[in-house]
Amino acid sequence: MHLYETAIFASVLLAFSAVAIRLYRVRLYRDIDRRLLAKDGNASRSPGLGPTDPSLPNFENRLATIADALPSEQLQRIAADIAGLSDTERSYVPTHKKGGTIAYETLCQQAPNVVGLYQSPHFHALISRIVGVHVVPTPLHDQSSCSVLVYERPGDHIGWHYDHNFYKGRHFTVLLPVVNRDAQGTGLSAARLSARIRGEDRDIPTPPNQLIVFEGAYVLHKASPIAEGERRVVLSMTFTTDPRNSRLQGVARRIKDTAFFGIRALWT
Ligand SMILES: O=C(O)CCC(=O)C(=O)O
Ligand SMILES: [Fe+2]
Repeated sequence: MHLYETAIFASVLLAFSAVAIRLYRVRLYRDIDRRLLAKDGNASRSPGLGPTDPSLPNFENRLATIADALPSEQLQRIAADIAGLSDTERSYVPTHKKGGTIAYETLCQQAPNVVGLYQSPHFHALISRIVGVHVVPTPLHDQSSCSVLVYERPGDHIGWHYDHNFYKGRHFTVLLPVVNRDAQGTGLSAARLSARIRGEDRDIPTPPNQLIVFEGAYVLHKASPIAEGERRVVLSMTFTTDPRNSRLQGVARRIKDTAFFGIRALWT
């Protein structure tokens, strides 16, 4: 075969592989969607915004926390789901992030209690009441919609950053630490979540079951490194007031996802 023919053959093969991968993913998302809807027929319907509950934390600074947010049995079920997963993708973005991540797609297939929380209309209603606007989950193909961050090796951390908003609506990040322990297993890890509020750095406690809700596109934040023998596992979820996005936002989202979830994110 001549060089010219080889090049054409390789290009055709590449094009076919890209189409096959794309079709596989479309089918995968459709199956996951169907399974979620079968489990909870109301999952896509979020209830309206009720009156502000005075017991809810103030969201004036675009950040609020709730201690002991979930019933302990629910947190235990979520922790058990996550403990059973081995599909952690390690990412290392020099100086920015070092740690493991479990993608939404893996959670959909293997962590029903985690996805159940993210898809729960009651949970959407709670987040909506905290932030004061009606929110819905971000789309299924977005690998960061609901992911688990695993800080498990010494030095695992995430540097100062804003959470990029790839949607037309406002974008909120909700963190639920599931595990946070030191080497002895008696206290919390050395990691500290810091947020810059009105120009001042604040420590946000992240013990297990503390719900942290913030508008990450406006609140600069970071999580400092864990030490030897420590473990910190955080469920990270995103919500938006409008899940539509422009073509440019879609491309930007895919490129960002490849840094954390590998090259396959380009086909999401
Ligand atoms: O691990 C943390 O506390 C921070 C995670 C974070 O910044 C995020 O999920 O956007
Ligand atoms: Fe973040």
